[in-house]
Amino acid sequence: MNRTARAHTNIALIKYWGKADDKLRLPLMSSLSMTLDAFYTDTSVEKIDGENQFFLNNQQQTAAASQRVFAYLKKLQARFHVTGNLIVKSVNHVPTSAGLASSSSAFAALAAAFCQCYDINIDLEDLSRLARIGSGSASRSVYGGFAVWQKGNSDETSYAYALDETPTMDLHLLAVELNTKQKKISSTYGMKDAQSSPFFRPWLERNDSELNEMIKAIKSNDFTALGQLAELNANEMHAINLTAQPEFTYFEPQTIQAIKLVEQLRTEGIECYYTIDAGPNIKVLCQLRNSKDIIQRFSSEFNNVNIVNASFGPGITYLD
Ligand code: 2P0
Repeated sequence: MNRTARAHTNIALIKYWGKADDKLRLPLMSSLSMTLDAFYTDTSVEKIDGENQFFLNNQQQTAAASQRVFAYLKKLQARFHVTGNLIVKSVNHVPTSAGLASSSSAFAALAAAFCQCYDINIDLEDLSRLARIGSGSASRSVYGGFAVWQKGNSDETSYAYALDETPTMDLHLLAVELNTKQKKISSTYGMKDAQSSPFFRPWLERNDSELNEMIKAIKSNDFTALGQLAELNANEMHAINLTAQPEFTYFEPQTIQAIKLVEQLRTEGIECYYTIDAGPNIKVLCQLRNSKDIIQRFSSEFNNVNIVNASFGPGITYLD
C-alpha cells in the first residue's frame, strides 16, 4: 500500500551555498541544520495510466511548473530500474519559495513517497542521498533534531546524518514572515553566482572549523555559542552575495529593520540571534523564556507580520 510521506523543513545554522557538482548536487561545504516542527510537506506518489501529473496544494500544476519534479522522478526511476507514469500529490504547509526552505521538505517527502510507491526499502542514509539529488537541503530533512550533511566528494559519500534527533537544548526559531512574495533569485542561480565573490574561497576554508564549533556548541548545550555562530555564518553567506559579480542580495528594507531589532533586543538583555536564507525573511533563534517578548516586539514594529514559533521537528514519517 502507498503511504503518504511527511517531511519537515530544516533551517541551516551552517549554510550550504555552493555546488561542486550540479547534477548530483554535491556541495562545496558541509552544512548543519535544525529540523522544524512547524513547517512540513505531505506527499504521495502513485502509478497511473496516462501522463505524469503533479498536484500541489490540490491544484494540478502546468508542465513547466512540474518539470523539476518529473525530471527528478525520472532520475530515481533510472536509478532503481523501474518504469511507469506517476501522479504526485503534495500539500505544502510552508509558504512556497519565500526563503522558508520549502524545497527541503518537498524533496525529502518526494524521495520517501517514491520509495513507498515502488516498495523500495532503503535506509535513512540512502534516503538522504536520494533527497539530495532533488534539492541539496532536502538531504538533511530526512532526520529530526540536528542534522549534518557531510559534503563528501561523490554520490556515495555525500549524505546527511543525525547529530541529535531528540535534542534537549532550549532552542526556538521564530520564523518572521515579513514578506511572502516568491523570491526573485533562485538558490540554484544564487549559489552559482556567489562563487565569483573574492570572499567565497576564504569562506570555504572556514567551513570545517565552523562546523566543528557548531557541533561543539550543540554537544555542550551552549545556546549563546550556537546563536553567535549561526548569525555569523548567515552574514558570511549574505556578504558573499553582496560581493559577487554581478552582486545581488535577498535583503529587503524590512530585513535590515528586523536585523536592527534583534540587535536592539540584545542590548536590552533579551538574548536572540538571527539567521537568513535565500529570501528576505529572518528567523530569530531564542530560548523559550524570551520568545513571547520577542514576538510582541516584532508584532509592534511590523504591521500584520506573521510569526511562527517553531522548535525541533521529527524526521520522515508516514501518514497512512
Ligand atoms: C541551506 N539554502 O543550507 C541553504 C542556505 C538556502 C540558504 O539550501 O539548488 O533549495 O535545490 O540544491 O537546497 C537552498 O537551496 O538548493 C538552501 P538546490 P536548495 O539550507
